[in-house]
Amino acid sequence: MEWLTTVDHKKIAVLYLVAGGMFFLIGGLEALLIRIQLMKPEFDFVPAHTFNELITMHGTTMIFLAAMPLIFALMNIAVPLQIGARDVAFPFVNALGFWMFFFGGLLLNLSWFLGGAPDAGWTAYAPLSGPDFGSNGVNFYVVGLQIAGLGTFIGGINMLATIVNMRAPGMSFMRMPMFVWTSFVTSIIILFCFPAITVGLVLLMFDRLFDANFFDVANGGNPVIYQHLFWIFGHPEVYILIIPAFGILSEVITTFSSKRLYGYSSMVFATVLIGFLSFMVWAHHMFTTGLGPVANSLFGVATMLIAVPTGIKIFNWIFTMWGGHIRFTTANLFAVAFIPTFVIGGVTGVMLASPPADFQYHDTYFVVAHFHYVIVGGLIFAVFAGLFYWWPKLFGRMLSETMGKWTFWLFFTGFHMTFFVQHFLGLMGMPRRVFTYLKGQGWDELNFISTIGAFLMAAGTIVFLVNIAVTARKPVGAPADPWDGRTLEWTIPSPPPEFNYAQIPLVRGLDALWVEKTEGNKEMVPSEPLGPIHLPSPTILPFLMSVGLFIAGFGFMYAGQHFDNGLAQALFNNYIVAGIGLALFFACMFIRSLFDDRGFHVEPEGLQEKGAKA
Ligand code: HEM
Ligand SMILES: [Cu+2]
Repeated sequence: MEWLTTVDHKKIAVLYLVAGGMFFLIGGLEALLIRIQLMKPEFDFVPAHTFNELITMHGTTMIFLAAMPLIFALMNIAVPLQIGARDVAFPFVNALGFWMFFFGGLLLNLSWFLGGAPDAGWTAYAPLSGPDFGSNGVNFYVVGLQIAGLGTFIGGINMLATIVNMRAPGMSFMRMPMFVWTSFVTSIIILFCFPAITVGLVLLMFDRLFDANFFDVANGGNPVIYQHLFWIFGHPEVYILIIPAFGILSEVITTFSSKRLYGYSSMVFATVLIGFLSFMVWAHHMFTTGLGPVANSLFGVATMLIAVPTGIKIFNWIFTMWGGHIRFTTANLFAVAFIPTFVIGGVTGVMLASPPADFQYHDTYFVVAHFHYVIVGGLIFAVFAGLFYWWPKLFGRMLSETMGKWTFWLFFTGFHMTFFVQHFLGLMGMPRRVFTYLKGQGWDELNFISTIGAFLMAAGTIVFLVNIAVTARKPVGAPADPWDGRTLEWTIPSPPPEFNYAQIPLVRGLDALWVEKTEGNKEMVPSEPLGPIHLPSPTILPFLMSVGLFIAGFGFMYAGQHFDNGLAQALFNNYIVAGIGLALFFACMFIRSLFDDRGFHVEPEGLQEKGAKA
């Protein structure tokens, strides 16, 4: 119950971690099934139709239900702590964002048990996803992603408000830790790009559930519009994922090099520039749809431009390590391995940005190799780095470094085995999204190697799970500052008290804790006297609101269905179920606006001994 009603950012971080981790395992299982099917030519491990469901659900799950929530988990752990705040700006909205994501993802995954998963690819291009071709599963895609997407959207707005408003005195924008900066830029991208996919999904929903014709050529619709809407969202989306990864990397590399970040202000501007450019390049996903040479050239050049700020970042990380006192902890191993891996993904990205070359690579395994180098080799490596880095802060227990190194080497080796060879498979012409292939085309060995690599990654993940289980049994006893850190989160106990900071600290420079350390101070100077701390009360409303949307989703999806049971028929076909769900949702909203939450106060008695100064 405590977990269903919490509004504490640290607990919500744990919820995101558990739910995102669970979906990561489901997506990973789907990936293993895909790879087993492709292990040898003309294999019949899964039928063709199931294969389509698997690639659709793997891509969708990994992007929307694993990668995004894991990023949100890390933002929820670190952002309020790093800016010296007691929580996010709107704790209620934070909880609501989580529960909407969770119930949207649940709805999507229930499709496996309710007549089959979506099968139109993770991009759900119309008309393949439209009423004529898409299976019933596509309804789960359009409805589930709308609910989950709304959750992410309000989560992003909340982060934005938090970073703008809740910074400790003295923390100007140019003194914010890089991870806070990247969370800030990511939240802005979420703000601008989620509406695009929501519009795309709503139009698709109208086509499917209410007989509209937005993407139906026979009735004057245009499916290319769907592609534009999808990629206006979809391209910035990959930057939503990779920009926070850049931030994690900057934190981890500076801490474990015992140096300040090289070129901080150029890092900030590069981040902002990448965020801006991410909106200018979406049509590089559509070179082959016939936009014409002018559009293709412009989008090609714009895409290549992103390499400039990215290069600035890569060099800054290398210069940060240069001459530093480097400690290769597990977190830092993942961070350092990110650099060359991400560079490979970036180079293939520039190759793909050239329209004539893309005509060759398009829809081959070259593309699959490229985006996995960026997303797994970039984002997932960074998530591992971030988890090993912040785990002691969140749970008060250190993960085992020995097992951590096993995880790293298994995952790292497996990753390159899986995806490096796919570049060559693509160049040799193996198409993406085929469920099998004929032998004798030179693809057999490379596919086999790729499958073995996938199992190594799975083994690395299992070692990580064992590590978590073993660590959970250890007593809580991690020091406040286990890594000799530079930023504010390391000034408070691990795990932090409910209110994070007994007294909000005064920030006197970039790397606020490091500034104090170099001046010989053991702790931060407080910016306020010790007094009672006001916190919001826990509430079940965000959970119930999300349940309401979940019920409404089913109501709409099944409104046109025929049921044998007369009662079910009456309830669904007259939109009664949909109405009940929406009524629950709005009733909770109404209650929330009617009754003031007075919250409660924590008396910081006894904090004096714990180091707080009056
Ligand atoms: C968080 C990590 C991952 C993300 C975000 C991710 C994302 C994606 C996406 C978006 C697709 C495209 C699906 C499509 O073509 O419709 C895909 C396909 C695929 N992924 Fe992943 N993936 C991840 C991890 C993995 C792992 C660990 C493996 C290896 C075991 C893997 C293997 C595959 C395969 C084999 C395909 C199918 C390619 C095709 O035939 O189209 N992925 N992935
Ligand atoms: Cu793109």
